Amino acid sequence: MKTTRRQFIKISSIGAGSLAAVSTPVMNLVTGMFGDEAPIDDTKAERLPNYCEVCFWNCAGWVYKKPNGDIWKIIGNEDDPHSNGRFCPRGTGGVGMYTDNDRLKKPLLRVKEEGKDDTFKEITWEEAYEIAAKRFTEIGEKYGYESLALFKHGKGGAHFDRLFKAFGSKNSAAPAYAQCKGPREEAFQVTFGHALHSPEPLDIRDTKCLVLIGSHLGENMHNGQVQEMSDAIDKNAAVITVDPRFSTAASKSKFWLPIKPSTDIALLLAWMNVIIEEELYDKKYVEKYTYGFEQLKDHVKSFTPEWAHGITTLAPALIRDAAHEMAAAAPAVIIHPGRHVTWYGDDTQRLRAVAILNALLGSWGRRGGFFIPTKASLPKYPWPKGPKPKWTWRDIKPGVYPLASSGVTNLLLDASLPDCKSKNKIKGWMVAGTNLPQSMPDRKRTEAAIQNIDFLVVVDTMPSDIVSYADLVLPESTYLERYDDIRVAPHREPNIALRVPAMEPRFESRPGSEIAKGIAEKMGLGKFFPYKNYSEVLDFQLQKMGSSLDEMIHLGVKKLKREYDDIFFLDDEDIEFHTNTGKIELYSTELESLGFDPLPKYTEHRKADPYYYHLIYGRAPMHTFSRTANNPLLTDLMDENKVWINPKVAKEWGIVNDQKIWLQNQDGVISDFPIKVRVTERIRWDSVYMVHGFGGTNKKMSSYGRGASDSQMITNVLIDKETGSTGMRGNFVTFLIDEPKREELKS
Ligand SMILES: Nc1nc2c(c(=O)[nH]1)N[C@H]1C(S)=C(S)[C@@H](COP(=O)(O)OP(=O)(O)OC[C@H]3O[C@@H](n4cnc5c(=O)[nH]c(N)nc54)[C@H](O)[C@@H]3O)O[C@H]1N2
Ligand SMILES: Nc1nc2c(c(=O)[nH]1)N[C@H]1C(S)=C(S)[C@@H](COP(=O)(O)OP(=O)(O)OC[C@H]3O[C@@H](n4cnc5c(=O)[nH]c(N)nc54)[C@H](O)[C@@H]3O)O[C@H]1N2
Ligand code: SF4
Ligand SMILES: [Mo]
Repeated sequence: MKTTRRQFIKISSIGAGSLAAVSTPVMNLVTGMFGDEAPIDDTKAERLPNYCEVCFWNCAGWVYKKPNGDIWKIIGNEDDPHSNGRFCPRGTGGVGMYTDNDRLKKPLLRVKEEGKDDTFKEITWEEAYEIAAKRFTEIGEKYGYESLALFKHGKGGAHFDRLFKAFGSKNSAAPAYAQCKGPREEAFQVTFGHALHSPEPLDIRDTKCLVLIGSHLGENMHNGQVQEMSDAIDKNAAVITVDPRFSTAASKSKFWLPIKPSTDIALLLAWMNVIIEEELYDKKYVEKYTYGFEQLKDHVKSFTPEWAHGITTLAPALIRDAAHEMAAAAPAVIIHPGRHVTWYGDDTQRLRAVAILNALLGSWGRRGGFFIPTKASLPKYPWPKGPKPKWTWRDIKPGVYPLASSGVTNLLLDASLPDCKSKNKIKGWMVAGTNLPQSMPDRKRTEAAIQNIDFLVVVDTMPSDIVSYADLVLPESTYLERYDDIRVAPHREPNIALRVPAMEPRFESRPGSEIAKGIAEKMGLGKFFPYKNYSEVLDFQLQKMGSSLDEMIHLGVKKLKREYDDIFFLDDEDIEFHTNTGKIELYSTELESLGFDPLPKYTEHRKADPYYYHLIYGRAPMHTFSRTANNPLLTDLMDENKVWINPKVAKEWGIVNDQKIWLQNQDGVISDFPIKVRVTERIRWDSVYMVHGFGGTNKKMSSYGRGASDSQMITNVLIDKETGSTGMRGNFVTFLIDEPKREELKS
């Protein structure tokens, strides 16, 4: 058997983190029991501002402390438009990110001994900085600093971006683009001349009709949106949900359209057909603001609800009724753009169809529709400029994915593989706050890339899956123990929020701002990090805008003045959109000039083989991807995922509730771990559903092997031609009732 150069480290002799060593107050937090401690007076307790990092909605809140200095609770900041003073269960449970005793404790170095499994050895921070600096410099000198890539997610990523800029690499990417909202951003950009960003500029609270295509608000707990959806429902707004699964949102909906997976573009075209043929579109708005109506009208002529019925399995009357509901509410209607949209590889085109439908109903720039996004920015800190890179991720495969406006993770991965044909190759990775084996599809490819690079350094708070592959592991402090950049968001009113440490770093973890600076100094790049403590950078920016760190520590959140000529809602003004024609492009001249379809088309996707089911996945309200799978407060609420199976299918297989089964996908990949079954009418018979983020593979985590990983089953990756994003829903699974004999299967 060929042994790989970089063995997966399954066991290690260090960092036992015995529970006996845990202090009582921390145990109290872990178990949620406050015992007989005296009640704390809210008004007297010390509180420090922070914004949440349990997901990327980044709600601003207060971290309250007990008289003995421990964390008491985290609650929302009343002045924060992302949370309106209320946190979701995950944000409240963020304390568990701090108290988790499985956390990384010290820097670790991979050591190899002849004939033995690789292990990690604890080293000092000085040694860690030296090793990182030495390996980066070696790779930089030999192949050029551009051959170092940064994979990152979350606010802390900025510190490492700065390190990369200092030595001259712009090869930085986050799965929050090409595995998440990339196609949506570009589809809205080419249609309206504006991308959506986060939080999306949706006026949900005033809408009369909210159409959710996949987006599963309520399980997707993006706080402000869930609150606004609930307000809108209280005001009798109609919700229309299109989902093969009876989601929480579907249960609150006037119409549920249980669509056949992968056929949404057909439904969207049929809706356009009804709205145009029955003249239900906003004529004045379409005439004044849009380009290409006649071409669109011709294009959708034949796409009737009867045509779509054969594709989507939805009854034509249901398709028509839903269209009438939207038109009656227009312009206070939102066809929700979704967020995780990398589904079937024609995602830019599907999101174009969503954008066009919104334009026909006149919802862009209208109350109850989309508000026109403003800009919000901070005074610049005078960071020195680094050397200009000779190439970037765009030059790996020149000309591909012309619409991609942000680093494409999978391109960096391609450039790390042995079969990479490009002259521009990646030789070393830094991974900060992203769990690539869970967030990238096709795990074998990620592993092959890791095997082929010379050096992998992982900055994480937990011994996540990715940590097992690292050469060097750097334990970062959690968001509750560090300063990071000021959160700046446009929202309805532009605003800023501050993060300051509420606690000293636990164990020997360090803030990212210190880690990046530590490595830079060892590389002779100290001048790029001209601060002793990151708070100096924040204070500089705040002073420039007439505030200060002290003031913001008391406020937490501050509203900014709306700059320049932004319009909040359109009211018949003459405005020019940032598109080629200056209009909302129903017919996209930009896509046409790049050789793509200027109007969205339906293409048929692969069908399931007998006894295989569409694998679909989503969120649970109390978890965020894999980042919370080990959080002791949140695993109390849910500690594994289950696979949802329709009763008809379960009966056929003789499968019952809570039975443990294994999944096998269309390419023969078998789940590492078994998963319990949930038999439910809430899923179509041709599909199964599971929550993403479970089935972790690192034995250092208490959550090891709980549930199964959807990512492991995703080996068929459908690339979106326009943006390079990875469509992940073209996969199918079947069931293995008995534990598979893996060795036999391999041969
Ligand atoms: N609790 C919680 N909330 C989160 C997150 C989290 O991790 N936890 N993550 C946040 C992030 S980063 C993102 S990007 C968002 C993602 O959240 P969304 O953007 O809402 O994600 P979707 O992929 O649209 O939603 C998954 C839904 O799509 C349905 N679905 C599957 N296939 C199809 C199909 O072919 N057609 C249709 N119409 N529906 C289909 C599934 O049944 C499921 O209900 O959630 C955010 N909110
Ligand atoms: N199969 C499948 N793949 C998906 C998705 C899916 O639903 N299914 N969703 C996609 C979407 S929408 C997104 S946005 C991406 C998200 O992809 P990721 O960003 O990779 O998601 P997380 O699971 O949050 O990974 C976070 C990692 O960061 C670590 N971490 C948490 N806090 C900190 C911190 O403060 N500092 C550091 N250094 N590390 C920290 C965690 O321990 C974990 O290892 O995944 C995408 N990939
Ligand atoms: S939505 Fe919840 S997890 Fe996400 S930032 Fe807000 S409070 Fe935190
Ligand atoms: Mo995402």
